[in-house]
Amino acid sequence: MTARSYTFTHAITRRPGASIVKGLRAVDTGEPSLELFRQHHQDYVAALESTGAMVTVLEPLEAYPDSVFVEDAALCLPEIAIAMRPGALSRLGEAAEMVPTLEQFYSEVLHIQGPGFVDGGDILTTEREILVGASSRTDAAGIEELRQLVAPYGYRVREVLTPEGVLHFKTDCSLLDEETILSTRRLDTTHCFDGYRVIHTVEGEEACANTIRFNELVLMPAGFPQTAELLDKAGYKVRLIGNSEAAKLDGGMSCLSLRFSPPRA
Ligand code: CIR
Repeated sequence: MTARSYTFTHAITRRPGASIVKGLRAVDTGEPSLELFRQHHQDYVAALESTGAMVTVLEPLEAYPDSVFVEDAALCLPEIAIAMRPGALSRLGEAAEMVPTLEQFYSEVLHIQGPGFVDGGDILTTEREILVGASSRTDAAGIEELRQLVAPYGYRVREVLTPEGVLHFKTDCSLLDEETILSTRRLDTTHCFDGYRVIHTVEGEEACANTIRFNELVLMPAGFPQTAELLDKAGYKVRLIGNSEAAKLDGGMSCLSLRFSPPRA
C-alpha cells in the first residue's frame, strides 16, 4: 500500500488579511479577530513544517476576503495541479491568483473552465479514488469536467452528496489513512464511505470532522476533546490547532492549505 493521499513534501498556505472580516459565512457569530487568526495560522504552518514539509506562505490577498482558505482554489495531485472554479462569485478570481504559485511546482497546471463549478473543499482524495461532493458550490457540470481532466492520469472520480446545510463535503469528513475516514454520522448515513473503515465524530463534536492527516500528524481544531481522545486511542498522532476565528467563516483545517508532493521537487 502507498500513502500518497496523506504523505506530502509540500504545502501552500496564505496568511489571513485584514479583509477576513468580510469573509463569507452561513451564520454570523461575530467578527473574526485578525490577530488571533494570525496566531492560529502560524501554529498551523508550524505544525505542517514540523513534519519536514516545505510550506509556502503566500501574502494576504485583500481583494479576496476568503482567500486564506486556499484549498478551494486548486486540486494538487502527484502528476498535475488543477485550478478550480470556486462556486461563490466573490471567490471566483482566487483560482487564477493561485496559478503562478502552482506553476512553480508543476509543469502541467490544468483548469476547470466552466460553465460548471468546483470548490476544492468538496474534494476528498483517497488512495483509491477522488470523491467529489455536489454542494451549493460544486455542481454536476464541474464534477464532470474534473472527471475528464483527471481520467488520463488513471484517477476515478465518484460523485457523492454533501448533506443539506453543510458548506462543503469535507466540512463533514477527513481522510485518516489509506482505509479510514473520520466522518459525521449525518454524512456517513449517505453510504458514501461504504468499503472504508469509518470513525464517527462524537455527538455534539461534528464541527471537528474537518481535520487533516498530514504525514505523521492529524491536525484537529482545538475544543473537541472526546473525538481527539478517540483518535488518540486509535493510534493517531493528534495535534490540536486553535480554529475559533476560521470557524466563524466556516473554515477548518483542510481549507487552510494545499497539500502535495510535486513532480518537480
Ligand atoms: C467560504 O464560505 O467560502 C469560506 N468562508 C469558507 C471556506 C472553507 N473552505 C473549505 O472548507 N475548503
